[in-house]
Amino acid sequence: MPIGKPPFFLFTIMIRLAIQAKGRLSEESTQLLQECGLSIDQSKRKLLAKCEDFPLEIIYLRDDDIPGAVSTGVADVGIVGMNEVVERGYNLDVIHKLGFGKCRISLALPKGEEYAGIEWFSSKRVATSYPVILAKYFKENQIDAEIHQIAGSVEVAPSVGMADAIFDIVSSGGTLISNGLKEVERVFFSEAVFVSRLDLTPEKDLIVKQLLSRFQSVERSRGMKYLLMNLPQNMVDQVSALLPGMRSPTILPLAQKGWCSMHVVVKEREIWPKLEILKSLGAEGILVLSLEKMML
Ligand code: PRT
Ligand code: ZN
Repeated sequence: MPIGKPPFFLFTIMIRLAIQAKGRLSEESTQLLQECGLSIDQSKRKLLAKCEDFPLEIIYLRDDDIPGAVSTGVADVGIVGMNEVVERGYNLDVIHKLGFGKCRISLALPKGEEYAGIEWFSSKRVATSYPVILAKYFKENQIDAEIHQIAGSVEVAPSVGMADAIFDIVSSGGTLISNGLKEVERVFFSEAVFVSRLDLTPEKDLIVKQLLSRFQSVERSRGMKYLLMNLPQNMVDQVSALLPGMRSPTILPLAQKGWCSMHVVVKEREIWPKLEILKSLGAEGILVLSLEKMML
C-alpha cells in the first residue's frame, strides 16, 4: 500500500467527540478541529460525522447534553462550557481548558435596588438555569434564598414579577443593562473545556492524547509570530538577549561578510515595543511572518 493518509475506514479504533451542534461554542469548536488539520465533511451535516484522516467521529449535540453523553459513553470526549460540566454534576475528567467561550455566572438585580452585600438575597426569589451552582454558593455563604429554576429568558424574570433577582451567564454585560439589571456578585467563571469519560481504554486514551497534543500546538501558535531580520554579526548577543525565542534564535550567515540573518519566534504583542531597540542595534529588513502551528 502506498504511504500516505490512511482512509478513515482503516482505523479499527476511533474516539467519538461531542461538540455543540448550534450555538455559542459550535463555531469555535469546529474551527479548532479545522486548525488541527482534521477534515470533517460539513456539507451533509448529520448527527454524526467522520473525520477523514484521524480516528475521530464527531457527534453534534445540545451543550446541556454533552456532559451526560460523555459520562455515559455515548461519546468518549467532548467540548463544552465548564458551567455545564459543574451544573450537570457528572463525573468527568476535565483534561484541558480551551480558552474560548469565556463567560461568568453572576447574580444581578434591578438597577434601582440598594445593594450592600450578599445578605440582600436572604428570603429573596432568584431565577436561574444554574440551580446547582447557585445553591452551592448560597450554602457556602449561609444565605437562605428561594431558587426558581427556569429554562430560558432568565433576564426578564424580575420585570414580570417572577423573581427578585437573577443568576445568569454574563459576557459583555449588555443583556443585563438592556433589561434594567445590575451585576452584583460574580460567582462562577467559565470557558470551553475538553472533557473525557473516566473509563477510556488504553487505545482510546492514546488517541485522546494525540488530539490534545494537536489542540495544544494550535494554542501555542496563537499570538505568536515568526520574526526574520538581517543583523550585524557583532550584535547577535545583544539581540538574542532581547529576543530569546523558544530555545535560542537561529542564526544563518549572509553572503555579505560580518552580517547574519536571525530567525526567532516571538509573541506578537512584544514586537512593537522592541522594534525601535532592534533598529538601534542595526537590525535591517525585519519581516514578521504568521505562524500556523508549533508542534514542539
Ligand atoms: O442549544 P444549546 O442548548 O446547545 O445552546 P444554549 O442556547 O443552551 O447555549 P449557548 O449556545 O447560548 O451557550 C453555550 C455556552 O457558551 C454556554 O454554556 C457558556 O459556556 C458559553 N457562553 C459564553 C455563553 C455566553 N458566553 C453568553 N453570553 N452562554 C450564554 N450567553 C448568553 C447568556 O445566557 C445571556 O443571555 O448571553 C447573554 C449574556 O451575554 P452578554 O454579552 O449580553 O452579557
Ligand atoms: Zn443549552
